[in-house]
Amino acid sequence: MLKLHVFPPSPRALKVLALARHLNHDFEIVIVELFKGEQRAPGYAALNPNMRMPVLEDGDYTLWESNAILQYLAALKPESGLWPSDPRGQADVARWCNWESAHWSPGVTPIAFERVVKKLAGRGEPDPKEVERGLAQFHPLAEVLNGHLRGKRWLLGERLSVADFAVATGMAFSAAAQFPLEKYGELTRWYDAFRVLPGWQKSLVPPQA
Ligand SMILES: N[C@@H](CCC(=O)N[C@@H](CS)C(=O)NCC(=O)O)C(=O)O
Repeated sequence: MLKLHVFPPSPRALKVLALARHLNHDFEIVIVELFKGEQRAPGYAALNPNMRMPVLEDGDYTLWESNAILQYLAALKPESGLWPSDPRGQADVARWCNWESAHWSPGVTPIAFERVVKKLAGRGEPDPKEVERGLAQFHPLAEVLNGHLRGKRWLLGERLSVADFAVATGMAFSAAAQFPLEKYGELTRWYDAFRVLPGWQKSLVPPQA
């Protein structure tokens, strides 16, 4: 059986748990308590030398990097179509997964960290300068996503894919962190359609929404 090592309140846990559930995978959850430093325990570091979560184990195969885990989970269920079989579909998924990990995730993290994570981790009040920096990063990225989604149901058009699970992760704290979404109607429409998927709903840990 697949094993997912996760810290459920983290958005990177959310994306892999939600996809595993969406695809009806049989899997076991192993909790990694990040606030207690369990990611640095020798047993865990042997699975992921980066000492970060999530990690997937499938028999003798171990995989880290959340977006690689998404691709693997979907590739195990080719009939789902979430990991496309055509070169352009695969490249589009890779494009959005790379964009998520290089730009979108670091772009939304400061606002989410200051306004949500600090409170959860007992690390004090939001620093207004960091929030300001986060907002400056957020707007150009939200413009890109909003513009791309115009006229499209999902990131790849009519077909839901792994890319939606990767990029939606950045929106999990959008309400709690008060992302300024007023100008981004397409982005809001897309996330509102995505977030009601049962696998996503089941994996949300408040204040994710
Ligand atoms: N690029 C990695 C990033 C993994 C990552 O940074 N995970 C965070 C939680 S969201 C973590 O484990 N942090 C623990 C630490 O920094 O000690 C992925 O997408 O899996």
